[in-house]
Amino acid sequence: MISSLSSSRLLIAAAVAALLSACAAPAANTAAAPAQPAGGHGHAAFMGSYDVNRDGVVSRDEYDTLRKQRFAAGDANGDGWLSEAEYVAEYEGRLKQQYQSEGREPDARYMGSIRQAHVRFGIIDKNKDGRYTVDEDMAIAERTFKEADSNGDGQVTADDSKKK
Ligand SMILES: [Ca+2]
Ligand SMILES: [Ca+2]
Ligand SMILES: [Ca+2]
Repeated sequence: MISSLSSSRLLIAAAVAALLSACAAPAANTAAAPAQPAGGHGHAAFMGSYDVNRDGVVSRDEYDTLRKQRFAAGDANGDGWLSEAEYVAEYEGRLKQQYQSEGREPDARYMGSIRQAHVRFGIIDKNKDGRYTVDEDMAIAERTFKEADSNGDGQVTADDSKKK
């Protein structure tokens, strides 16, 4: 009697243990962010765009380095600032790459994004002199990073996705 009771308890214990370990098993990570989004808002877009080494953390260094690289790449004539044409061309280059990597042809949305880039230039060129300068870029970098770093620990991680 006693032995059969304890063995059924053992069975239950084993079943519970199996259940627990099944729950504890890591879920397959299928919700990956787009590989290299050219733009967009929100946490996933920020991580996709700036987490260069894909370790789930965007450090301030990593972020600033990439922004400076983009700025330098965009400054086609090397005069130290971006004209509207340079700014939009740099953005379009990345957008084109994103479309190509997804096997898509430029569509209405693509054209809309380019139009938006022109509008954006008018906003980020804060003093409206037609030149987007390093100072203007760094001011926006500062603001954008702080917005993304919602818990204020100086780096952007999954913790910051629980917004506001
Ligand atoms: Ca990183
Ligand atoms: Ca330039
Ligand atoms: Ca300016």
